[in-house]
Amino acid sequence: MFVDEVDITVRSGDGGNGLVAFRREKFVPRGGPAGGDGGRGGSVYLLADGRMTTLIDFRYKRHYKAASGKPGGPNCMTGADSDDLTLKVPVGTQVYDAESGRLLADMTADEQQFTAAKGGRGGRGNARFATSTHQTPRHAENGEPGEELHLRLELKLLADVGLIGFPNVGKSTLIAQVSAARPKIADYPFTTLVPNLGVVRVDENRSFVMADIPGLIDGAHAGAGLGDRFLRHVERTRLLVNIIDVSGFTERDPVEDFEVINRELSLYSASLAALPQVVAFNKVDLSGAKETAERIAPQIEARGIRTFLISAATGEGTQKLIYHLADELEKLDIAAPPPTESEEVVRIAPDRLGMRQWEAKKIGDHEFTVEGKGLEKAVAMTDLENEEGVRRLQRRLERLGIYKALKSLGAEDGDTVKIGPGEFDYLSEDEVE
Ligand SMILES: Nc1nc2c(ncn2[C@@H]2O[C@H](COP(=O)(O)OP(=O)(O)OP(=O)(O)O)[C@@H](O)[C@H]2O)c(=O)[nH]1
Ligand SMILES: [Mg+2]
Repeated sequence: MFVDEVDITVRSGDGGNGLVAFRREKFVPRGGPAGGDGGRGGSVYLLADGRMTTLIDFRYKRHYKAASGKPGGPNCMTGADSDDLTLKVPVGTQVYDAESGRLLADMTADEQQFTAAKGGRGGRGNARFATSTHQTPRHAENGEPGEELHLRLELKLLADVGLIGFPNVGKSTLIAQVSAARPKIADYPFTTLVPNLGVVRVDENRSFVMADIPGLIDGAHAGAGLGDRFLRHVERTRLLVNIIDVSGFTERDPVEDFEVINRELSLYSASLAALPQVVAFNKVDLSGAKETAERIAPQIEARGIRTFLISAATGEGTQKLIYHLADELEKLDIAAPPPTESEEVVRIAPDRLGMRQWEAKKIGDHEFTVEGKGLEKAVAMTDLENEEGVRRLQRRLERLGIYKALKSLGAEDGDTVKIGPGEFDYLSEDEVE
């Protein structure tokens, strides 16, 4: 089975919590702070694998979670980091943020890696909060929460040349004739149900990748036949071969076929319709086919499209077509070289807002919220049961101007303020030391 579109959820591990502990020494009633830091939570990575051809593995398992870091230990022992989770995807996979629809990464090269969700850092143990003026801190930080992302993975095969045309015109026969690909070939429409790739070796120095996709029919854009969903697999090709059956057995007009296919391309996407195209009249080994092809070729050539007479079955004319395609690809290379690997590595970080971006709002009678990614994280990393930890958080809120903002919104002593997972009572500034 071929799967080229899946939605998955990935979640990185939380950092381990820091520990509050004190050194125990012989004859010393209470030593200095010695609570260790928590370990890092596991990250979730995507890794492009050239041997994979489908996203089928993701069909059955949609949630991926890396483990959380281990908590810090006594005697300043740092908790263990957790293992990362690496999900393999086929080369050609595009990674979208399912919510915003933004492209996060385009996995075009083998072994390309994308950090989908970064593991949370471990919380600091109390040993780290000791200062000359505060030698016995009794609070530690919770681990940083992991990130959760909803991703949409879309596979778009990477090929240089795409074969398009009605069902049964001989697309698979052609790719089998000129490459080592061995797709199913049969005398009925919709034999090909999934795209096939074949490497065409032109001569000693030249080769290119050809993609054979399921046939299109009139109305494919509206779902007729197998629809146009496989067209995405030729979207990234640089050249299309429109294969037209001129055997006379189709009971269709070959020129009409040419037009229908081009209309379906335009209805799918303007960029696909704009790709350079050549026409291959196929099955010229059958009687009368050559004459048909020669009769209609001028009409198509008049539109600036090169035409070829081939028999995919016997191989007649296919060499000439292949050389032409290789030459055209070379010309396109010079005009616009294919992107190099480094340029293809797109890494758009999901928004990681800093502490300074926040917004305070009045949401009801004596009720307020303060929203901001960094801030919410800081609250999550505070042990709210621990007075010292809470005080430290309060000082941070104050420095950020949050108390002032709440006051100007009309907050009074005792009002409720929600920040991320925490709920606090508002106290006017002067009461916060
Ligand atoms: N005589 C002759 N028959 C051909 C030629 N090319 C393909 N055929 C026959 O046409 C039929 C369809 O060929 P396929 O290669 O399966 O066609 P396709 O375009 O891949 O069809 P779908 O996968 O259904 O879209 C098969 O019976 C082939 O043997 C040719 O050049 N000459
Ligand atoms: Mg086929």
